[in-house]
Amino acid sequence: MKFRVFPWIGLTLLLIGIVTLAFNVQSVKAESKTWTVDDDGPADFSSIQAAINAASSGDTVFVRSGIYSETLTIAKAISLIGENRDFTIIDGSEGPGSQALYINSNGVLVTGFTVQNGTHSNIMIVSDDNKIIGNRIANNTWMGGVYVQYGAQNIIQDNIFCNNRQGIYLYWYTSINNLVINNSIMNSQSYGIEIWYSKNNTISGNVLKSNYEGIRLSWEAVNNSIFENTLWDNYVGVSLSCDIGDESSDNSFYHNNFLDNTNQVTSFNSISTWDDGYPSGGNYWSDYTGVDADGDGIGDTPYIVDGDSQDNYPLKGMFSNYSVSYQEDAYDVTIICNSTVSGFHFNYAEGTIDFDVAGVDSTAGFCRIMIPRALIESPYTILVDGQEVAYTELSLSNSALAFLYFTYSHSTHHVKIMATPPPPAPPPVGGTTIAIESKHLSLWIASTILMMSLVVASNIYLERKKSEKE
Ligand SMILES: [Ca+2]
Ligand SMILES: [Ca+2]
Repeated sequence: MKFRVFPWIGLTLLLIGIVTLAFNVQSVKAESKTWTVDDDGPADFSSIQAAINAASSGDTVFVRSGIYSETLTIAKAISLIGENRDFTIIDGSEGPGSQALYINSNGVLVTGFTVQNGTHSNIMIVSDDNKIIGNRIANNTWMGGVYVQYGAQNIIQDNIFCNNRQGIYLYWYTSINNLVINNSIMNSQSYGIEIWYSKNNTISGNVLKSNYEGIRLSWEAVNNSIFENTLWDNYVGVSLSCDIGDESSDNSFYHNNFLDNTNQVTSFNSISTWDDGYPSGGNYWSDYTGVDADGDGIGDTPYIVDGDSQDNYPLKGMFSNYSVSYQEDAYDVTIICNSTVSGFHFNYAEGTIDFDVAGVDSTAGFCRIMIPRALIESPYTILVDGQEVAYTELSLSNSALAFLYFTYSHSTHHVKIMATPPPPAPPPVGGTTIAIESKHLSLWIASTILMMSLVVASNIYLERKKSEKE
């Protein structure tokens, strides 16, 4: 017995130690705080930088609407959140040669601001894993709206860039694996997006309109993926330029819409790919003149990008991608269509896809739509303005994805796609139920008549008996 006491004491002490340690760890990990800033109302601070200085990593600095003429440095992993994108304004014009916002910590979020007039750049990032989401970034005349130097895995998403010398500038070797998605970039004096000596970046879902050059890749900008962007009305849509030995090669371009750029692409000393193979396809080029005789939405002859490069599978209509989340999974529905597509909607309850198509009256319209079968099961019914239309299920369909191709004559139409309803159930086998009911009814009538007759008969009998007694 005596010897067994010691292990129990040891175990108890160990448990007490673990519990104490757990409590200590808990108390060391401070609660994250939210600091408020307002230029003209009650708040923790009236200056954003003062709040950033007071904050610890993990804290939030919430900035109410106002104009803040400051040049900010963020050196800790905080969330900087503006009350309203258009009315919470960081103006860097008073900092000569500096950034409106300089981020040198990893893990910073900046959202909900207008950032403008930075004299070096509006937002400069020299670190990793930061998120610049949902801001308006304007009027930078030097290094860029967002300038990433030696920064990796940064996400630049859902921002509006206007009137910058360049919208987004990814610069130098270690600017890798950055994600530039779903931004609108307009009226840049030089480039909408410039990638310089940087690799493995993803540029997707952006609209680049009326810039001098939409996307520029130069000086060993390699292995970047550029897809599902719209390049519209730029002087040059995409430029690839470099000296021999510093080629910007092995970049992939597909499912982009090149619309009426004065020069769609200029490319020097660069070999990149301009399609994603068949049946995925290449890009839409507004000046492509080839035909699609076999009706798969892809032109039957290549588009010559320049002397070195060609798009082997140019799309016959603009490419659009709609993300649908359904039963906790995300699915892409993609459309190649020579009409303007709007109002895309997946109805979860009914399992239908709806959208509108518009084009110049009486011209021929077509859509090639890729539908994940998990969203809608085949066979399909396609209605255009409520009328069923014929479609082709293309041979490139597989067990997960259906590719449907259908045509119509243009004006504005409503398209609905749904699973073909099962044929109506046959009517119930003739008359059995009714026969049984009729039989019951007859029995009821017969028994009622019998009962009434008995009552009448007994009454007559009683009346007679009564009159006999009298
Ligand atoms: Ca205010
Ligand atoms: Ca074809």
